[in-house]
Amino acid sequence: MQLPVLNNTPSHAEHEAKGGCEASSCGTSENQMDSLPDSIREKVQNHPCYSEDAHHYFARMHVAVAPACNIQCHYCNRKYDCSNESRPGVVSEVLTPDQAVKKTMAVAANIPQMTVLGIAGPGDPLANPERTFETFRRLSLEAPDIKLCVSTNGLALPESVEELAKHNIDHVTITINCVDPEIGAKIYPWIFWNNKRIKGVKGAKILIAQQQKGLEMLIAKGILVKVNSVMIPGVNDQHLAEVSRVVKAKGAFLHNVMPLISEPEHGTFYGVMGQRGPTPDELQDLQDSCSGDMNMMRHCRQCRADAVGMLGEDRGDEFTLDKIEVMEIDYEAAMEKRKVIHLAIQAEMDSKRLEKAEKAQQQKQKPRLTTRPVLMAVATSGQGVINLHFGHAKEFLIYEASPDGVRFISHRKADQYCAGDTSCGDGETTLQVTIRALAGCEAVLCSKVGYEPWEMLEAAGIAPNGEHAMEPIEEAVLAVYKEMATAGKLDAKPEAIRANA
Ligand code: CLF
Ligand code: SF4
Repeated sequence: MQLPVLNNTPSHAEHEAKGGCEASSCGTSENQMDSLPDSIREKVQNHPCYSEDAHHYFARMHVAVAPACNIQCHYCNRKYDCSNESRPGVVSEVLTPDQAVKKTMAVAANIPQMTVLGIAGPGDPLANPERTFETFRRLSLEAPDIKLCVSTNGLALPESVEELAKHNIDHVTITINCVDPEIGAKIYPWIFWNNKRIKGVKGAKILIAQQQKGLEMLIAKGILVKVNSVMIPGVNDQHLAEVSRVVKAKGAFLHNVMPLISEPEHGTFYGVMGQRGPTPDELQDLQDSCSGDMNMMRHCRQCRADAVGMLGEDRGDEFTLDKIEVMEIDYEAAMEKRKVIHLAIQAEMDSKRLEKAEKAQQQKQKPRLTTRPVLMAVATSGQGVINLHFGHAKEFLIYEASPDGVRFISHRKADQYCAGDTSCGDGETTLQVTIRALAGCEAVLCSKVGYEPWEMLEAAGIAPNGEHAMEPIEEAVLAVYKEMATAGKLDAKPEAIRANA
């Protein structure tokens, strides 16, 4: 069966570009997937956040029903989205539960690949329990084929666990930035607890205790827990490996270390105070050091609290309240169609997984290369293949090829070179900004690339490559790596790349 083409429409005008990434250890990798018990595999195999593989095929959506919050984070300014699960960006519309249900049904009918409905802000979902649980209650009845997911700071988690379990919520994300209250006091100026504002170390201590208790209670209920942490250089960067160790020991399934977003224009405390976020290398080093302890997620896109579509895209504009109002939805028919499409996607994923395992096995029998690792950027609009023009890419997936194989490392945001905006201020063109975002990469794989970017990429030491259009990403990356090895390009790192990185 022909799978539907995923629509990577331009994101919302307010969508701001931020970095991110993923590897074969990102989310649940294929080998790990094979070793999971059936009950857990069923929960993660079509969840785009919990399975790196699934994020090439399945979409998620958020409904912004939760405006209030019960804590203050130094990286948040609540005129923006919740940074628990998103990058700062204005939520277009705060919804009532009724509007949220209508929007979810409309999206599910029009984007059959949407498998997960999350509530992730713009405040804290569990600080808005009536609105959050009313939405979940209705969706579990009216759209039972959609997985329900929630993201919280954890302060109100212990008292919410029963209710979460009641609505079949299988996936909960807790943002845990520290397990040490001294560090917590540098991140959280206050919490609102028992009708009082509690500041500093005392407040952080309560928050940490509630997060840990909530985590233990969820695990005891058999609910999958992902832990998100915001990496804040000089504040908790040295501490997050310990966080990873602690949450893994308690049974968390996945750890997602995300870079701090602190642009001054967002008006957050950190932004105004000049607290910087991590560089891509710092983030990758930390993710690699935590990965010895547990599964790491590297494909997080720090979504808006009202994001709709594949990770990295935002189709929210297609589903505004006025547009939904006039849509005619036959949800029963849509459910049937969704079922067929999900089965087809699943079959395609399974066959690719088998094929990949066979190739990996064959690869093991060949003499091992002794060449150095190389980073490559890939332009894709989904389905795990190279299918995007360089100039149409709004983000590039970054892969590392090495004698150990190919692994997903991260994604990097880019402005669309072909979108017509050729100047980004500061005298830099969009193309120059994109090429700067690809620093450290030695090749870019896309379906096509124009003459001008071709020349500029080459000048920056990044080899443009349009020869692997429609090929599976990892195979293409490996093929290019081997070509580089055969051409003797992997003996020493080229000067242009060294300078660029
Ligand atoms: Fe949303 Fe979060 Fe559920 Fe995913 S997002 S509530 S687990 S359905 Fe996913 Fe977005 Fe990263 Fe969150 S990419 S910000 S991890
Ligand atoms: Fe903002 Fe979320 Fe922190 Fe609340 S928990 S202050 S909404 S980032």
